[in-house]
Amino acid sequence: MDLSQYNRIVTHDDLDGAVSAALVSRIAGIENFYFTGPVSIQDGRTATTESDIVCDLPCPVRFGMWFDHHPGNLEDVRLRDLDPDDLSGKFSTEASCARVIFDYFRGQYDFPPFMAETVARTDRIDSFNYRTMEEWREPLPERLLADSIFVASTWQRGYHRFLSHLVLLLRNGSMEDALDDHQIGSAVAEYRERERRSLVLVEPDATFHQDDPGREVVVVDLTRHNRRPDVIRNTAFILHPEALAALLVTNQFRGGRKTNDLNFSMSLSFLMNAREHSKDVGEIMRRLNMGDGHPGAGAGRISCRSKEEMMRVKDQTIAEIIRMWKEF
Ligand SMILES: [Mn+2]
Repeated sequence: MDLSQYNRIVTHDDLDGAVSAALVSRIAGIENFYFTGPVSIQDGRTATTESDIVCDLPCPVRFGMWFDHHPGNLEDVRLRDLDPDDLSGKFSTEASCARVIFDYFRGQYDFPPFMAETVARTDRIDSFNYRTMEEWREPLPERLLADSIFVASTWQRGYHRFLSHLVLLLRNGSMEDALDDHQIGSAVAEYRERERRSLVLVEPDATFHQDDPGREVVVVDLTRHNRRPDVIRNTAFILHPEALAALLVTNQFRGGRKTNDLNFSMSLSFLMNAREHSKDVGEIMRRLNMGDGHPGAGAGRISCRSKEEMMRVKDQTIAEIIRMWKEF
């Protein structure tokens, strides 16, 4: 297959996106990567052309090849009156986009032996296939690499350079080899340290609402802090592994100063992947007219004029979120 007309890989800025880019880079010899999220493609903020190979993202208007596994993105393609089978590339509802690419090229290209393992690990993490907190916290290579990406995504600069570096490591060696790299290793260490500090911060402020006797939604109210608390939301589930969702409430900080504006961010526990449910966190944020999101996670903001109003609005909003949670 001649792939010489393509010169850039546009991919999702998560581990599946990085592994997808590593596979394509290996086959097409492309080392020009662009990392982005699905919303940026949908909004048309990421400009693409017919010389791009697009992975693990919605199908843009202009592209050279498109590889993906998200059913919602296939729906969008059909709504545009396109036949997915006619498109250059491949869509299949596999556990990861890396799997789609691996299967697509396997007959024509000899991947090195470590690639099968890399793709299997990517399947597991991208489908969030964990049933217990112990499984989730097990320090497997894919888990540590995902943590390193998370921490790099919070850096002021160097995130894209970090991802490009990771893609080349994953193209040339196993996930274990990538973890031996100094840059990746220090990002993993940074994640561990931030998780440890986050646990200390979350612990005293994690509670359950009086209208939630089943202790389904762990509420972490960090509004008493006068400096911006650096918290990783998922640490709430380490402290309360039975909780089905976590709701984080913080003040908005501007220029390092605390304001009376409230930020709400909520996510489902991975335990919810394993069960049938109709909970939709994004819908809660939309119905309360404070923000947006998808079923698994959402966020919103409410402006308040005074501290008194902020305290009142906070209590009301938490109570409403709990009430809506039970309605779904
Ligand atoms: Mn994916």
